[in-house]
Amino acid sequence: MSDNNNYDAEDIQVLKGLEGVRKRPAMYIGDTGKRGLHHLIFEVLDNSVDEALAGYADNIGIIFNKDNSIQISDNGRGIPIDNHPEFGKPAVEVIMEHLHSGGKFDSKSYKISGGLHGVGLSVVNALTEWMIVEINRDGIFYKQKFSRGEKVSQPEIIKTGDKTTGTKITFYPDNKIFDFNPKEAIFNISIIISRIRELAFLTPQAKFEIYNAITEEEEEFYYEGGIKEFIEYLNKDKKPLHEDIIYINGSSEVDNGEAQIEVAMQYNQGYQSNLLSYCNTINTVEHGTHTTGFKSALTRTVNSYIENNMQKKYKDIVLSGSDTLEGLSAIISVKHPDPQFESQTKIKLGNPEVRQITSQIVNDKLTQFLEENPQTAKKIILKTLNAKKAREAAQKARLLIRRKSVLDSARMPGKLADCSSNDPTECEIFIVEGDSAGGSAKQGRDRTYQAILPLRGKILNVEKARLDKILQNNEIQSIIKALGAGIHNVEEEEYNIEKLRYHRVIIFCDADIDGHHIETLLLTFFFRFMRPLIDNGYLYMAVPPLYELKYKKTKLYVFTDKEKEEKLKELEKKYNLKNTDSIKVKRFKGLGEMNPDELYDTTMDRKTRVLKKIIYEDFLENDLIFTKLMGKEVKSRKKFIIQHYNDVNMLDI
Ligand code: 0RA
Repeated sequence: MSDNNNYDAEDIQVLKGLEGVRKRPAMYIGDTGKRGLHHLIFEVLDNSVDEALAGYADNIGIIFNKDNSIQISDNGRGIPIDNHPEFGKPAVEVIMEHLHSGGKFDSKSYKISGGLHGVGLSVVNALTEWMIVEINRDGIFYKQKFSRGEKVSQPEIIKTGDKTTGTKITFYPDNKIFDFNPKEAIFNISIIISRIRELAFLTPQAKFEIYNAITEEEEEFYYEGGIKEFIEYLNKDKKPLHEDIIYINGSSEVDNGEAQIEVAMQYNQGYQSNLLSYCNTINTVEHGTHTTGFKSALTRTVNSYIENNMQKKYKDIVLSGSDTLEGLSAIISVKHPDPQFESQTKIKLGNPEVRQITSQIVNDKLTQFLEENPQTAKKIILKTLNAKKAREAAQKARLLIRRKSVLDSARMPGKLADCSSNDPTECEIFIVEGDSAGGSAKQGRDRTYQAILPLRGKILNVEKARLDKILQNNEIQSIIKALGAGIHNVEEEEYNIEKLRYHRVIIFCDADIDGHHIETLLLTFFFRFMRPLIDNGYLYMAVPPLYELKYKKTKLYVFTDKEKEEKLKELEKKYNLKNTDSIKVKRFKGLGEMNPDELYDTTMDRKTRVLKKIIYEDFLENDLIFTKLMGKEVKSRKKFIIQHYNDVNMLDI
């Protein structure tokens, strides 16, 4: 066979590879909805970030174009453009057109580390309607266009003699693959910006410049202080326990290179712990060996500090892991040449050697920090001792609750009007603000599958209370009991989603400020203690209508002022009216004022009601939002109340 034939054979293989990506995109990028679209951006971005982490780039640009295409550029080395000996074409074409296993290029000199999800640029290329690559390298400007995985032009090559280097990639997602309306914004820019901010904290080497051509807004993220600044950001609405942020770093040799460990931490006066861990800028949501190493070193160090430096009366105290975590915000960031992830989704770090390395570094450097900063050390020790006391109190409270069988689904709270069906998939529970609305809902409901739990007044703010108080709160106890699946985020407690008694948990509050407040208190509770409920898509909010429009026999419910105007116009047209004066408009004031039938027809009837499904895309932002929300700052609380309506999906169910 001639060389030429060989090349053809390889080419066919290549096409098969990227065809596979187009046939089963979800296998490579998770899904073909918004998340998948975002994935394309993050994949390209991660290649630029790798250049910055390796010390070759210090500027990364992201442009959201008006036509919904995206441009990502960096001033790194530029993708190699020289002829690839094996394939007989420019290396950039090989990188764009060939599927590389795990994102690693076969030949060492062309190694691209796996990006966020390690699928590589070729996967992005395969899923785009078009992709333009521009490279400055070796004194040459190189530009080439690709479409759906293949080049559609020969490269344009201009000799510039320039020393500047870099890569610019512009692409537009393929509408044949992704579910989007090309006439609307197809990316959620705030989610992307939030990831870029996170990348900027983890990549202090680079400045990230964002330009949104639609709004003409510019934003820049550059954090020379790296994860130390990240902690400042996370704690900005929390009251710190000590001023100085503890920063620890170190490295150790591993196979194929060096592992670097960085930790930044600061205690605040709250009770939640907020631990974020990363490996090669990937947020390891399920943590792994780096976090295990950190936690064990933290407990060990604090315990030895007590033993070696505290007064006699403290010496016998032994803190447990959770005591040293209370009120702690910490970031653990590992850079590893050969990361192993335990799950498919790449969110749990598995490298066994990392546990020992992290634990050793944290142990040595934290001990040193505490010895050099006795004032801060004292504050931290007292905080952890208090946590131990509270834990013991909570344990007692929990035992008491168990005896009263609060967490036992056999005994339901007295206020609950349960439904008759036992099939959770068809059952729903309305958590209703106030007794009067609760009464109407009880009378109006379809009792075969709709249960009602009225709440009396405000529930406890779980952001500001300790566990023992939270578990003793009546309203919270009723919710836990009625749902039957327990709580998580509490030692020894498992959330048991199989035991959940309703697959629609519907928060049902008035559309006024008080109602929104209760709504947010409930959301905070669910976010902190029943997160699997949200993860599984079981949490909803009812949307009572604002107005009823009536003309002769036609009756309509509308949910916004804008909708009211639209519907009035429609009715006017339909009935050939001179104006809209003869259409009766009734404004609903609150749930409590609706009679049972009205309440059912407008808000509870599966055929006509509107529910909002509660989702969250971004843990980091949510954590910040909830902290802010339930802290003292009323201004930001109001802001969230408005904002979060944009974050929930409107579903007609
Ligand atoms: C392969 C090899 C080298 C760099 C890159 C790829 C590279 C890829 C991207 C994607 C976006 N920006 C990028 N910058 C660089 C290194 C080749 C060398 O040794 O010079």
